Amino acid sequence: MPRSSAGQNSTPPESVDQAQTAPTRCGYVALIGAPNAGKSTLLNRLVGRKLAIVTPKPQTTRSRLLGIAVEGPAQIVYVDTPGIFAPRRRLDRAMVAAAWSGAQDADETVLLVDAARGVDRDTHRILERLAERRRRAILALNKIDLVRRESLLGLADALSRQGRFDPVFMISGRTGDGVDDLRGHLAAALPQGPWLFPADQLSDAPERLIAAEVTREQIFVQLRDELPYGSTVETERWEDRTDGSVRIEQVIFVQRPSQRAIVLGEGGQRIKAIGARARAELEQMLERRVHLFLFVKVRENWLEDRERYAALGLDYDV
Ligand SMILES: Nc1nc2c(ncn2[C@@H]2O[C@H](COP(=O)(O)OP(=O)(O)OP(=O)(O)O)[C@@H](O)[C@H]2O)c(=O)[nH]1
Ligand SMILES: [Mg+2]
Repeated sequence: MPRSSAGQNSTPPESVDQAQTAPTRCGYVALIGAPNAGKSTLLNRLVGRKLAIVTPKPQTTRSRLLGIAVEGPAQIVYVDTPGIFAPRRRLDRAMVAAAWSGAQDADETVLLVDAARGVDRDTHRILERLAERRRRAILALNKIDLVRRESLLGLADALSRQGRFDPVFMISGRTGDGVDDLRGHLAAALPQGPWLFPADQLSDAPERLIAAEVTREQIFVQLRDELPYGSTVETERWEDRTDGSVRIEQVIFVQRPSQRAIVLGEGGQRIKAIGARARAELEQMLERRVHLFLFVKVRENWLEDRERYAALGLDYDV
């Protein structure tokens, strides 16, 4: 409908839909940072739905995940990335490579820094690498609900001396404080152009992968020591049933029989608890009944299996 008609009939000017008349914008916004900085929490808040798993342990996210949101005339494609740290294992290298490639392809990069933690060694390395590549980034000091305002200003100052940040936001992914400002800035900063995804698409991740992530989240939350890092989860079967429910079979790969015993727990109690929590979460996400079946397999060398990387959407050869 041409805009001029608004003034000629009784429609008040406030009702003119700006979203329809302003040129559309679209682009990728990478969220990068040290492990545990709060990238996945922020992605979920920006999209308004839980897409990425979140745990108190570092190195939770293993591969890139898109979260797509519409803000007025802009479609913002957020890229959640694994934390960037000094890699040791093949999996670590693949994770860090996925994070940097996420940043490389993005129109805007947001560097998240845990304000309570300050500039740790991992963040320091990220700053160096951004400087080497002469990459501009938006700085988001996160977790401001945990720190006093005075210490924030000092940290923002110190970081601004080390990198090319424009501008700086102070946010809390957990409470949402400051997130609207960041979102508004990003929507305006993206290039003009057509939307890349259908208006109602939220992510690029297949449901099978998200379902495996939900179980992995429980492994991170419920198990300690090397288990979160020595295991991986894959959805092997997905069956939509005629009664509207879904039957999902997943395999948890571990490296040793002793790890299998821990995942199962005494009398199978642990795996039952992992399955119960994952199932409840899945039912909420999928809005349907879920029958979840978990199997634990010992695969000593899964960290060197090409197939496991493919399942995670990671490059094996990095
Ligand atoms: N207090 C507080 N905690 C937060 C905030 N954002 C995230 N967290 C917590 O920080 C921890 C890590 O959050 P994640 O979102 O998983 O962090 P991440 O950067 O995605 O971590 P990796 O995927 O391991 O790199 C979780 O316990 C979150 O609940 C925040 O704004 N305030
Ligand atoms: Mg994460």
